[in-house]
Amino acid sequence: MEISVTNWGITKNNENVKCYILKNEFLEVEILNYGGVIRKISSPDKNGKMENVVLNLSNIADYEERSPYFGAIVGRNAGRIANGCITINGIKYSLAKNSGENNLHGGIDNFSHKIWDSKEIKGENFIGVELSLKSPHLEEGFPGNIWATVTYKLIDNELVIEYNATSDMDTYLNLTNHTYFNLSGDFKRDVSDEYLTLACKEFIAVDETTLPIKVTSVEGTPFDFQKSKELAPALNSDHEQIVIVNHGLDHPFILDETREGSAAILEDKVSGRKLEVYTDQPAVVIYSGNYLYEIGKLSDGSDCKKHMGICFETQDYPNVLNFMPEKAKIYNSSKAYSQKTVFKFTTI
Ligand code: FUC
Repeated sequence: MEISVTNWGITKNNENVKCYILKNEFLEVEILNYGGVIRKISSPDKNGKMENVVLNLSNIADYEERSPYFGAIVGRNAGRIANGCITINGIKYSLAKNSGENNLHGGIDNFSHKIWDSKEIKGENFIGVELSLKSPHLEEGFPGNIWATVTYKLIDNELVIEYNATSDMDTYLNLTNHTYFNLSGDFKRDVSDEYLTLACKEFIAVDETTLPIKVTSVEGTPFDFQKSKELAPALNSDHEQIVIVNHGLDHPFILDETREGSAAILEDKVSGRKLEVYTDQPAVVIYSGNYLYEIGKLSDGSDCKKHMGICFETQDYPNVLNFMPEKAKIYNSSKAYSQKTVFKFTTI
């Protein structure tokens, strides 16, 4: 196990960007202190060939200007909040509206754009990075001063992400990571021919602004990934819910609480790579990069295309305060926020 850190450029606000390189006998992972971005995960294919399995960009200016949350920590809230409005203890908070009338991924100056305080961490069986951030009261409209810590730990063939946050007043928090996976290795193909399994009997149908509108059974729909299924038929389906998000998946799935084992599995039969996702969160938003043709070139100079990556945004029920208020959790100085997600890499 070894950990090293390099200077990775300067942001437009003149802040130094660091890149932490975590390496053990299974994986090599790069983490930026900018947005807590997972910039690279190299994992072996079935022949032991190490290649990168996450979408990335080549320099910090590209991340600041045109990254669709590649690898980033998303907060204070992952996903959309209807009309940029939440009510807590009868007080209405108006949030930044950065996706039409809605708040998306915490607003304009959200966690994915911040330089986090960072330090190396080491234990008997892991190496990692601890990132921390203070977000002031009413930042992007959300109440409470927040002290957030995210740790990335490399433990054998697993990348473990732990999120913790405290607030000095009642507030809402919902953090995730927005890595786009592509198991072909070094972006050889889009993800259409990769296989997805989800421990989900229900997904949430969305409207034309991608706001959740209806908890829906996956039975008999392209959203049924209870058994491993190639992505192509779903991504190319003419199902109204596939078409409405620009042809693909951009939907919350409700994780089966009685599942044993992983929440999600992605497999690439060609390279033999397999990713398992474990989480303590109730939902996962699956986004298949339906607008990725808009972002320009990837780090290798190739044009990013539609469906080049797939995100597993493990998180709370989306828009929960407005859409499912009975399931909403409120955090404060005596109730801290925490979440844990694990990305595990093997071969088939
Ligand atoms: C995902 C999607 C959104 C958006 C963003 C970049 O989380 O849910 O629709 O396009 O990523």
